[in-house]
Amino acid sequence: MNTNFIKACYGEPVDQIPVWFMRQAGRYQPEYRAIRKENTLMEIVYQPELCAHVTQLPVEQLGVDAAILFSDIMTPVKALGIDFDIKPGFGPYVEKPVRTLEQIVALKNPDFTKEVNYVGATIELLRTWLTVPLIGFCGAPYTLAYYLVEGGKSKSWQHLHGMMYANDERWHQLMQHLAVSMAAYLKYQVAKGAQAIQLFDSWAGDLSFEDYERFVFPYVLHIFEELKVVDVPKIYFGLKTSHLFPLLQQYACEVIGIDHTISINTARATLGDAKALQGNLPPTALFADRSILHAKIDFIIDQYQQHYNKGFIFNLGHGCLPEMQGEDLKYVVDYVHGKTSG
Ligand code: 1CP
Repeated sequence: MNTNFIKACYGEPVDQIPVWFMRQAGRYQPEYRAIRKENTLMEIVYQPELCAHVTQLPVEQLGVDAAILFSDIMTPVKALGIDFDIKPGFGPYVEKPVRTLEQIVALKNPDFTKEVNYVGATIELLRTWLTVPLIGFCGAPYTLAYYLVEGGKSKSWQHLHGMMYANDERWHQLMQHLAVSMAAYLKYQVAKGAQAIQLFDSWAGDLSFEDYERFVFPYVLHIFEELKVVDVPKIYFGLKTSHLFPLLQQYACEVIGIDHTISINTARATLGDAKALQGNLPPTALFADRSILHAKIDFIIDQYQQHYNKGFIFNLGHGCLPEMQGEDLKYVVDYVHGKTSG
């Protein structure tokens, strides 16, 4: 078992910098596209053998140091009583967006052991196949609420922020419900064998410090407090979160995932060394010439080596893009490993 990823999360010495990529299973893979022709995204999730296969594919092809369960942040939402679809080329779609207090108080408190038993079955299967740690995940309350309240990707954020700024019972109840249920969902994944967990709060970085502190922070704090009882490393990730670091630092998590809008040095200057960092190659660097790609990777690794030399996981600043080539992603893995081993 290759445990460099887990060691890096805890700030322990590693043989080489561990690497994995957000969205490492996905449309850049011809094998994934072929499977998607025959199955919707959720149909993959509902079939443990197939889902485990899709999870494992990038591990074999790229040589990454961790697997991430193939799923979506919407997977646990059906168990709350919300119908959704994932539309190709668009993403999550909720036909009846959650906007009234009536809808919010009607949300269920699911027993995830029963409601998403296929997730547990996939995790159990993967633990018998994998030689790298398996990361479980879920969406953080704010990022989930974005899809539930807007109904899908939105440019105006009018309904979500309308509810948030109204600061009435609806916001508190919805965020509290999502916090409690996502903590339970993550505990379920760990009980089934997930060896680390990541909380995706992709869109939270768009909020000001004050709005995040007031409307989002207490709920994420709650999730990590709840998860103190599970002995696996925990990662919080969002885009453009550097202005929020003084708050993120307070979470009971081992790792902060950062995007490519901030350097490792600047992140360390604010965050100190109490947490490991994960990131942050710009995904678009994968489309550049090798010399440029080298320079971008060297920039990250040099900072890691000069100033800290532990507690770092190499990743992209955001997810893999469909236009990427598997061979280029593998090249990045080999380059990072080669540069940092021994
Ligand atoms: O087959 C397809 O339809 C391709 C697109 C796709 C994929 C591969 C979607 C629709 N979801 C997924 C799987 C997925 N989603 C994973 C897989 C595990 C892995 O990393 O290999 C993960 C971790 C997610 C998490 C997720 N879903 C996030 C958080 C991470 C991030 O990228 O910011 C978000 C915001 C979603 C919503 C979502 N699902 C799908 C899309 C296209 C979107 C984004 C829509 C938008 O832009 O608002």
